[in-house]
Amino acid sequence: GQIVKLTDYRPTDFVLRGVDMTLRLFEGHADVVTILAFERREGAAADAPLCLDGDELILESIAVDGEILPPSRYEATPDALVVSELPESGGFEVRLETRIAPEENTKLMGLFRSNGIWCTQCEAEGFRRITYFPDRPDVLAPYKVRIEAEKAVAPVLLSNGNPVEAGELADGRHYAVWDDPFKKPSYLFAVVAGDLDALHDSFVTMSGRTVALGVYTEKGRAPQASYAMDALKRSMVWDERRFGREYDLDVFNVVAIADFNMGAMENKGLNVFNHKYVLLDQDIATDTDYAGVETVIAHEYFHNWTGNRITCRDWFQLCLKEGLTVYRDQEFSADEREPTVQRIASVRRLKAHQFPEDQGPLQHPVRPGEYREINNFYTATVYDKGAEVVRMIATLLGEADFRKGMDLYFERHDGDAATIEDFLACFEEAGGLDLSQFALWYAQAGTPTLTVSESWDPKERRHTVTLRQSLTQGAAGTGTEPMVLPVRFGLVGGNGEDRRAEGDVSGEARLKDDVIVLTGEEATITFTGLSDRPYLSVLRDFSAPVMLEHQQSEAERLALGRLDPNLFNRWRALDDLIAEALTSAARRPLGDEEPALKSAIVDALLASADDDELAPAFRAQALTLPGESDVARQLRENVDPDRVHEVVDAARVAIGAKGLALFERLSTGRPSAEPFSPDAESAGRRALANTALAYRCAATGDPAAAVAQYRAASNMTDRLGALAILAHRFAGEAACESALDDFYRRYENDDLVLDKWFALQATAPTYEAVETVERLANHPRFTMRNPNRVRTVFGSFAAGNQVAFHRPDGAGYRWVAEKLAALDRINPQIAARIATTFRAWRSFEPGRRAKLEETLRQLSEIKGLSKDLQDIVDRSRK
Ligand code: B3K
Ligand code: ZN
Repeated sequence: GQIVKLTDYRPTDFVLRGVDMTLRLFEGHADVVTILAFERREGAAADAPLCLDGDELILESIAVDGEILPPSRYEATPDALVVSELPESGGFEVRLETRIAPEENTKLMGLFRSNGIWCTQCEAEGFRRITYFPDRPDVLAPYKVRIEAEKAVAPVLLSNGNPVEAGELADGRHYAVWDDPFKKPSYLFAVVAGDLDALHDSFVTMSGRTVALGVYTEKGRAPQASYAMDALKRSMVWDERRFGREYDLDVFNVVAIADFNMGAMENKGLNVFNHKYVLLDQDIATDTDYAGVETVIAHEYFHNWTGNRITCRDWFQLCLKEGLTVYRDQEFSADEREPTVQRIASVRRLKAHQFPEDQGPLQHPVRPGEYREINNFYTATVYDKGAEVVRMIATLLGEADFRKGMDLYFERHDGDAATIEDFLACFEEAGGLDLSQFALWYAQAGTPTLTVSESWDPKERRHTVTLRQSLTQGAAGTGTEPMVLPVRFGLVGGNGEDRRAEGDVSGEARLKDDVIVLTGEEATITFTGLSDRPYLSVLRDFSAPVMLEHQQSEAERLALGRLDPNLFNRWRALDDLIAEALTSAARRPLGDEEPALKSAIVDALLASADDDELAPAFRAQALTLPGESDVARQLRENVDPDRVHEVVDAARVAIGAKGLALFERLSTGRPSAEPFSPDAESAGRRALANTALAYRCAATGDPAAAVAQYRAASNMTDRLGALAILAHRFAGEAACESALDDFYRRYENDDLVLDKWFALQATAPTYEAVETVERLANHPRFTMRNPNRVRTVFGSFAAGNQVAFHRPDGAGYRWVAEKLAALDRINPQIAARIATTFRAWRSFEPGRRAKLEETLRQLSEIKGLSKDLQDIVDRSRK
């Protein structure tokens, strides 16, 4: 495949003035007529041909200004249409006809059908599967779209913008016309047609305009969209209050679809969602599902300004919309829920997904410099590290100036296809500072290490803190210059309050309120005016995405775990101690029984779990041990996943045994009669109880408490919480089997719930899970056509089952590779995404490493692999 480079960017030779499309939908095919109004760009060569993108297209006809073109004037292939001898200046109109087959579109890019519903996905390069087009994000135009279909099959016809006309046609057909006055790139185009139910509501914007809201679902499921509708209205209010952003069209529609490659898509005025992020009620969805719906609804809605009104000049600028919009949805969730708990969840996510990516062969900077397949760059680095970079800008500027910078960005770039440079310039102006060194965060890949050491001078009552940063050159080879690290900190006294102290900086850093901004390799801050030695609480709220090495004693960390007024750091003090203890225990050989956690650490953990002053959600987070893959990442090399599992599980049993009385108390006698509410506080109480139940069963080795909760559960959170314990800790036992059977019978008609049944079995930490997933893949309800189903079987097995996927005989690797090779022919995007789990091959012990390497080699040699999968496999082998 061709490599696309950021440095090769140049504007198109033709400016697009408008798009007028007609889609005629039939059983088996769709006819697409596209009229494009172009103008040769000033300064473009007079003989430059018009080059349009295509993908698996067949051209039916082409006319320019009403004249059918002779074959000598153009060249059409499935991937491109080149038209020559066009007017040397001024405007002209190109009319194109293509015929496509949505039913055969298993890649789910472009126009496809999901359970009979016609639906589109165009980001990044799907529009070119519908019509030939300059399919790149810097080509912006207003669109007018007419859809025609049989009325009985598709009574609902939706597109972007506002509805302007609708009516009847012959033969039981009808049509609707939509007009989107806001100029947009083609990746935001959408059409939906089908027999859909809807939930309707309205919203009055801050300037008093009424917007009609609709959430469309498959037949009979509209009531399950009410939480999504509620989340949408809360998002609209929040964006007005927090960022002054008002919605712009007369309608805003959301459609929930069963077969969808991603979570959702922010098409202008017509967001299309994986139905997993829309449909729920207490019987089918967990609290985590509720939080997911809230976040994704908010995220897509927020794109209306950060992504749609201001879009990206090219795909290298993807983080301009994604990192910023993730930052916005994180802030929304923090405001709607519990800020510390939200921040803990985001940091866990970053460490679990982005850190390994940034430290392995698929490493790339937040703004990549080149790509072969852009769909492989919708990554944790672009999204989550991209959000961290925006968060650092907010930290550096402070709340007021950050808002000023955002206002300036919206004002200056509304209607533009912008770049990271445009974005940064707004904050330089608003904050009166130079962000040129800061911009390295977009260019240099890798996770910096921040080393902190301190010393107390009792005579002078001086505390000296030394900060050092370093970055190793990784696969991306993008350099190791010192970055700008904002390090939020506090000096905590024995009473649990932050001390005030004067700070004197030497070296390349500056001190601004409670933030040390480290700009050089090393700096030292000397704090004076202290009466006794403080506890240094550093990198509060994870103010920079770095690996922290703080040379601090266990006693000090335990004290911070008890006292730190910054709750995030209170959590992290213990979490880091635990992670380090598990990691060093995992270095000892399989079977070694020396406890990983000292009793002081276990006691501290139990003390926070028992602290009624703390929010239950926080206590549940505190009790959640680092995952097996986190421990594996910290080991860095020679990883034996069986040993990691053994260590983490033994720690869980030990904690459960020591805190048994507490866990019994927390997991029983809950007000089960209390009516269900999905709010964060109630969810937190359920999370704490379910976490306690898991510890209790770990300690007793008895499934009875989980069986009892499974049976008595009045909501999915409690039912699935119990089932997860049975499926993972008691896999293969009668209690587990009968609960799984019961669950299947209860929910076999609901694919969303069935996904949970598939996923739990695929992640059971036993060698037999390899045979289980093979059985699941042959289950009548398994299909490679549904991305959710594929993700819950192949994806959760490969990424979430360290024991079985890494079975020492290599059976897990072979199984996944074989399935991916088959999936690649149906849906390459999903195959490529799941294949990323192979990237960690170098970190394993020699036996597994050799088998992983061999599996990757075999995959790479398969003939006719998609560009998507080939790209991931080739880069992973580097
Ligand atoms: N922008 C889409 C993702 C598109 C992925 C294309 N492979 C959803 C989102 O980030 O909001
Ligand atoms: Zn997004």
